Amino acid sequence: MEWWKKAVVYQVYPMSFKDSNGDGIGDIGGVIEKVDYLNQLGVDVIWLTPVYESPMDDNGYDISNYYKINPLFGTMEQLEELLGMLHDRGMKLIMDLVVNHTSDEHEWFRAAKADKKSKYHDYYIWEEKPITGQQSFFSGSVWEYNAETDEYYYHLFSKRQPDLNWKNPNVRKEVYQLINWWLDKGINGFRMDVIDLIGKVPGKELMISPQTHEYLQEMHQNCFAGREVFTVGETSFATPITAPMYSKPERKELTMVFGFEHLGLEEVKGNGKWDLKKLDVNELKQVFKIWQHALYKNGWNSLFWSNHDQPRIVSRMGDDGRYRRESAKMLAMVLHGMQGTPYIYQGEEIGMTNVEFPLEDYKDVETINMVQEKLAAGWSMEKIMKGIYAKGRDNARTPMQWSAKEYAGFTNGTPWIKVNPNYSEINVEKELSIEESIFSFYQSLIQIRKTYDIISEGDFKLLAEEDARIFSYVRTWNGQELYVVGNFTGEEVVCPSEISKLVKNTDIILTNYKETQLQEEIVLRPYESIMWYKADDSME
Ligand code: ISL
Ligand code: CA
Repeated sequence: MEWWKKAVVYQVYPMSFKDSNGDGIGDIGGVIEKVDYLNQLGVDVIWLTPVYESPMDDNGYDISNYYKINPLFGTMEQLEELLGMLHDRGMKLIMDLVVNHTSDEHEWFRAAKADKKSKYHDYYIWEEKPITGQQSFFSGSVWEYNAETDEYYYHLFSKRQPDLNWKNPNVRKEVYQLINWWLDKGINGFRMDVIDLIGKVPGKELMISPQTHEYLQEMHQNCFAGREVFTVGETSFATPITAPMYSKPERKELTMVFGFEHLGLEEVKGNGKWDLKKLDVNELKQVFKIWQHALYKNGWNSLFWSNHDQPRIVSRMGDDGRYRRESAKMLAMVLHGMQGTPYIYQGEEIGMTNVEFPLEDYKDVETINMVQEKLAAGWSMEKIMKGIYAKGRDNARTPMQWSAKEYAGFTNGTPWIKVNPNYSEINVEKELSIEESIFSFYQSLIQIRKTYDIISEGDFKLLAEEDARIFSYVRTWNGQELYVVGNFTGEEVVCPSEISKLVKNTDIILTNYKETQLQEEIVLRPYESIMWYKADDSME
């Protein structure tokens, strides 16, 4: 079995992880300080979000030099030191590849915008005038006027992130060259930012096209063939139909992709992420069922609730008040029991929660830009703030909470963004000091994945499909069975007989309540989650 089918990835957003030099900004030195903490959790791969040179318009997803480390984050020597420390512990490092666009301060764009005849001009997408009314993900038109050459350039994200023109073979050659440069340094792969968008057709407002796959196969030939490389594509537009096309080994594209369908259910369809709608848990279960079936023996899945763009899952789908620990653990078990490679986002392993700041304390360009757009669309400030509290990306970007010390032990300077006020209650030091911590629950889930092949190999069948209070499924493989049940509510729920019958003569391997209940009828306490296992009969 390929190593990554039992691996767990931990995502570090360095700016908010740990500051080692007192400037209030997390950095590579801070990650180095915490390598043993990550090793103690038991994760196998660290995904480091961008640390390349950048003006930080989009916190590093606007790269101005792919071959240099942003001094804000530290030095190339520190990056190499981190790589060596991870390798010494049998861990791997994947970096963030952001090649759908560059920063407007990249030398290619500076040359392109200055002179139409520059050889870099066609590295980007130019039109005499806006040829569509398409809106960018960060509000406003995708077409930005450039006075020096009296034309418009295309940008799907902020106007300081001009899209690269992937039709240009010179662009592709440059990208393959930088990929190989980093692989030659010994990094173990990449998370690829919005990689499905490299096949876009601006004139038709198409976000993807079959060309995306052609480019990825060309990239594989030029960079990954013959190497042991772990790649995960961020494919916001992937579906259960297209996801296998990215990850089936014979396609020679990527190891896996991130699908986002399960995180797009609490919004009014077509109105974007800010227009909130209550989650329908049965809808959530169906989405996971479809993705588990679509990729079974047909490519590979990723499993995640959180990342640096998503709100904190315990606030989003659990209870970040009375049942914070129980619900954080339930959400973790329901996710980690499925087939795929799990991703843990920094702070998820200690149940960090969303924040509610005054508007002026938010930093994210996506949030700041949406306020004007929504005001112009007639939204009240109250509706705008509710959207920001629920879905703003800064929910995931407040400093990692290490201790109850000032600024949660993140920095001894002034943090670039406010710390969540609950850091004195919710922090690593506290979690490591208690028995039933969320941290130790994640350690157990990671070890269970390594111990029970059924989790990586088994099929998937949803149980209690119609009961929206419960998320439950059974995995089967080689005569073995593994059952997971999660009470998605803060109420007591009698476990459906369909499930309690099935789990009768099995063994409980993990629960999120201390005392387990063995009476005839299983009554699930608030957010209770239980994992049962049954070896195949021959082993009895
Ligand atoms: O953030 C989102 C919704 O709130 C997503 O649409 C997100 O913008 C999209 O998935 C692309 O995300 C990636 O590319 C962006 C960058 O801002 C994100 O941080 C990165 O994860 C542009 O590089
Ligand atoms: Ca720093």
